[in-house]
Amino acid sequence: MKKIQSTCNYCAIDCNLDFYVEDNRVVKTVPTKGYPVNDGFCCIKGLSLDKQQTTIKPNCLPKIRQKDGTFQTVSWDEGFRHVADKLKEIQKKYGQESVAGISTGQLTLEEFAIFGHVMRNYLQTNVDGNTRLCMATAVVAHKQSYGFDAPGYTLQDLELSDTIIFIGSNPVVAHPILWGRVKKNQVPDHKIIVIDPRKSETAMNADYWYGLKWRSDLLLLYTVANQLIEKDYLDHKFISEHTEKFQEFKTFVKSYTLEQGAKGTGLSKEQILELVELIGHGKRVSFWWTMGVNQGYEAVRTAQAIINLALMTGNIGKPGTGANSITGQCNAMGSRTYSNTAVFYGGGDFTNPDRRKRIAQVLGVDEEMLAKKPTKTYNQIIEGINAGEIKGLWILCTNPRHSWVNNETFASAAKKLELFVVQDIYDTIESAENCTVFFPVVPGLKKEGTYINLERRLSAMRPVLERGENEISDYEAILGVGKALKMGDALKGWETPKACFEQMKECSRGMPCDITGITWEGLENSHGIQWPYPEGKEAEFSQEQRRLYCDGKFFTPSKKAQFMFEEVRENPLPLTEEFPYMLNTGRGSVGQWHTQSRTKEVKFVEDVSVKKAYLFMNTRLAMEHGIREMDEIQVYSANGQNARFTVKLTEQVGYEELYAPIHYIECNKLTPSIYDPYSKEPSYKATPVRFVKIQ
Ligand SMILES: Nc1nc2c(c(=O)[nH]1)N[C@H]1C(S)=C(S)[C@@H](COP(=O)(O)OP(=O)(O)OC[C@H]3O[C@@H](n4cnc5c(=O)[nH]c(N)nc54)[C@H](O)[C@@H]3O)O[C@H]1N2
Ligand SMILES: Nc1nc2c(c(=O)[nH]1)N[C@H]1C(S)=C(S)[C@@H](COP(=O)(O)OP(=O)(O)OC[C@H]3O[C@@H](n4cnc5c(=O)[nH]c(N)nc54)[C@H](O)[C@@H]3O)O[C@H]1N2
Ligand code: SF4
Ligand SMILES: [Mo]
Repeated sequence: MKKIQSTCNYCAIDCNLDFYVEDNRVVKTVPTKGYPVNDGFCCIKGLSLDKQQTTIKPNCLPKIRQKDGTFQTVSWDEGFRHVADKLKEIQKKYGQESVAGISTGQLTLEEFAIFGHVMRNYLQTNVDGNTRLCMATAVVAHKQSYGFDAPGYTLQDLELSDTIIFIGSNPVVAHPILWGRVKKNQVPDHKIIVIDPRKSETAMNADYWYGLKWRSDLLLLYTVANQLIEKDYLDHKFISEHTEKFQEFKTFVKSYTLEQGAKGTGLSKEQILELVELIGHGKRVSFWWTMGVNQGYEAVRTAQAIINLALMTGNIGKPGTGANSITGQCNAMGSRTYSNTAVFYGGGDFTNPDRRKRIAQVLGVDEEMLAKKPTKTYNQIIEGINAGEIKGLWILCTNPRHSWVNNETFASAAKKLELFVVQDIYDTIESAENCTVFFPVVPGLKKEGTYINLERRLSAMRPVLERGENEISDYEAILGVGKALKMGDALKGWETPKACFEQMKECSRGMPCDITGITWEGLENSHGIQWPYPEGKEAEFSQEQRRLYCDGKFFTPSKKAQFMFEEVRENPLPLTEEFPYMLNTGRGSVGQWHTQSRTKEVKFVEDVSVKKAYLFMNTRLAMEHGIREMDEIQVYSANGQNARFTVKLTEQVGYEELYAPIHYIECNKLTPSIYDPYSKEPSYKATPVRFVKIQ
């Protein structure tokens, strides 16, 4: 029996697991003891990684759609040639940006990097990722406030904090191992606080729950800031030495009165004042936010309002503190700095001459070949397809027909494409329905590469199982197309994931996310290593759990953090007489992952999961409509679509609110095409709807 340590490629915790393998089969999965993230624990998804499809049936070869609509299986070489020829042909006919890619936060760092090289550098076109649906808001917030997309915390901060505040975050379901770290907190009398319109599973386990009105967080946070200032619960030294624009912020929030705050959030004045006291009296206050904040129409400013609270109270860079954005997918952090979509490899703008020079030097290519601007955003790509401007699309490791906001817009786009490559471990996903080419690739258990978790920790994915005939990885599929495109010397240094990693290390040199001290071999069987970890400074950075900003220095030119703020905006989609209820969406259970392609293979998850789309409704509202548990309703959305749901009754959602888990395609049939203006992240969590009981 062999033991192989690798990384779970579901959520951003990146638990490490020891796989025991016999006859090329996993016989036992044991969460790695001593690994600083999950130390001998993990959730059901990690334990069942070997249950997901490891071979596409009946073979592992690509399929190309024929004129009559049927598929023909071809060799990999033919598949690569077909895609390369089509990409070039479309570009020639319709222009450079008439092809695009949609990537993910769930592949390895090396896979993002090579996809970025082929598409963004060589083909000079656009690639956005499903991280746009998830982390884009936090990225913009960090860049503007800190000068770099650098979440500063370490998970240990959860154990050291005396006041832990979750805002739009439900770790009991979405990040169970993170919640486990909260449970390890030994600080006497520590408080757990949840801000969420829904009494979520986390709220049920908290000391305080503030059930504010949906989308009223920004108002609440400015009101709280104003009160903290009035009561002088401030860290004046930190503010003056390490921040800028506080005076402007102070003047700005003056108009956010307690009365107004209470009215707009639906909380009482006493509740708001209680929250102010909890923050004001906490010695180590930590704020943690996730999708309840990131997915909104004024999301960037909301995330920054959280950062402002941490800055003004000096709760940053010290043990148990921070304004901490929790990441969703296993390698969202890798995609943020190494996918070549919004910034260069290792960070830095595409227009920065020094970065251009450096990246060109590392990659051994002409500066001209490098991407010249940030990518078109996800919504622009889908809109571009629907407008007939984009004719070719290559998606990998994401299922947008299900997960994209207002998902019928993706359905119509998919039908308009001349080339639609879907690269996945399942050919049964909804997005593959209209593809013209399907690339079957192996899952994580048969791959190698690097992952970066939510606290900036790199860890190794190493092959647990051997591959069979024709089985190839995402990396090899992308490289194959690159070769068929005749990239020639431009693929020097990209031959293997390890070679790619070496280049990415060099690109990071001297940047905030410097990983030059990390080696490919050193990551194997390790405890993972957080960035930064610069070469030559290994001793200085040897601590296993590190946070950023300990010296109060940020990454802006002045080294000071910025107070960022803007007036609260009206909800662009308020409730109306026609649509009098608000549909909230999010994770349903620990066992279910997004569009369920993988987790529906896990029998003990499937056995306890509802098979049809369902939503939660307040008991009183249901009673008024004569609706009982498991009755069916038709839900009509302000976006013009409707869908059928089964009803589950609960006291945990408010009278005017419904809550639908995202694991069913019906959910995003109803969500509207509304985005944050800065991050372009969709506003997934508040759709006005009405419903009719199906008799
Ligand atoms: N089991 C499981 N775990 C997962 C995933 C999964 O699919 N399944 N997905 C992973 C990914 S990619 C991500 S991004 C994370 C997401 O992790 P979370 O963001 O924690 O999960 P969500 O359920 O999307 O949303 C969190 C909460 O936001 C609340 N919310 C909605 N509107 C508002 C609002 O206006 N204000 C506030 N304050 N809160 C609001 C919702 O009620 C919900 O409880 O989970 C990761 N973990
Ligand atoms: N209404 C609503 N919608 C949401 C959200 C919400 O809160 N509300 N959350 C959004 C968020 S935060 C996210 S992150 C997205 C997630 O949305 P998606 O990324 O579309 O969802 P997944 O099901 O994770 O898709 C991953 C795909 O990759 C495939 N796959 C797995 N491993 C591999 C591999 O190694 N290689 C390849 N090529 N494929 C592989 C899987 O089979 C699956 O088809 O959903 C977003 N949609
Ligand atoms: S899904 Fe997340 S918490 Fe569960 S085992 Fe994987 S990395 Fe750990
Ligand atoms: Mo996500």
